[in-house]
Amino acid sequence: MKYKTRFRKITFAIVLLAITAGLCACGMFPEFEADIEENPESQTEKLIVIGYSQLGSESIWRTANTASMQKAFTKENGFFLIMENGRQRQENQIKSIRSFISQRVDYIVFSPVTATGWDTVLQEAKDAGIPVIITDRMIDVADESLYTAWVGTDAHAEGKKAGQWLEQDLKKRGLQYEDINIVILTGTEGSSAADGRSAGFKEVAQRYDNWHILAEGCGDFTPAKGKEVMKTFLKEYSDIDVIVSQNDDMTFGALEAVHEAGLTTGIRGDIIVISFDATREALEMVKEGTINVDIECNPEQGEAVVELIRRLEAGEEVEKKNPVEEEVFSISNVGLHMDERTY
Ligand code: GYE
Repeated sequence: MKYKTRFRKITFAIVLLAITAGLCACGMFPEFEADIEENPESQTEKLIVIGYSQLGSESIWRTANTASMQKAFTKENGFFLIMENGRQRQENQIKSIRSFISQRVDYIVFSPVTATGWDTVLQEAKDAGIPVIITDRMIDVADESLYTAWVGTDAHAEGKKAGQWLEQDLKKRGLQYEDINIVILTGTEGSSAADGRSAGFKEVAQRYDNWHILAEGCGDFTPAKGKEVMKTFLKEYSDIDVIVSQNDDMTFGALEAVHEAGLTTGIRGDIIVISFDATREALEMVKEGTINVDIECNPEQGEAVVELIRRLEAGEEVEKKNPVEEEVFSISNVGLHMDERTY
């Protein structure tokens, strides 16, 4: 295993040097040429090559997640990053993973757009002896040995926190015995982020006969689709009490639809809004009272992945599942956290 990794690094170094020499000979990449000439060995041989497939660029959260990975996988940190964007399609991600295998990268890191359908390609990575680290969302495979570890967010726990917050909020306002009509804007179909949040929320909802989930509609984690789905809900139902929107981007779209329909939201509004992610823009709305609560989903996972790889390189055992820390933000605590929020 060790030998294989070293062999791959050296092969990669030779290929990279050959390509660079070719490009520099043609007059491209002049700055890079200078680096290589100064110290060819240190520029390439020591770097750990990461093939990283990001699932898309659908949300503010995703942009922050990509930035966190890029910030962590730098040459200064000892990495050579090959990054590809799956554009929200599993087939694109599978193609990228296959190309990482044929490039004989040291590690494959990927954020899976959907949970199922990875068994074959991950078996190919395993056969090639390339460790796989899953980030952000989770996969659903029969054989857990197909990936080395996961660093990500616990969507089921997030959904449950949303339900528990509603439970408490209704109690506080003495509304716990009222009929509560709920609509859910779900994220990408078949993603662990959407399915986990739905299941977690419903785990709480099913305890209450007076909570009625009127409808669920997929907004694919984007503002445009969030708005579209919310419009159809508003046409169909005149008595919505709660919107559970599985990310902030869809919430922004949904809020537009609600406001255009002449309704208000938030702590003094007609409709309670529960959102997920806790991006800066959404936290501003929690602060001003338009969104009632935002369940944090932490995109800053790059450092944790780097740490995990360092431990694997040192031959240490690592935990298989590594959820990142996450909070719940409502008007009562949001002020304390605004300053540290960069995305
Ligand atoms: O909540 C959403 C994004 O997978 C946890 O994907 C992530 C989700 C996040 O597009 O905004």
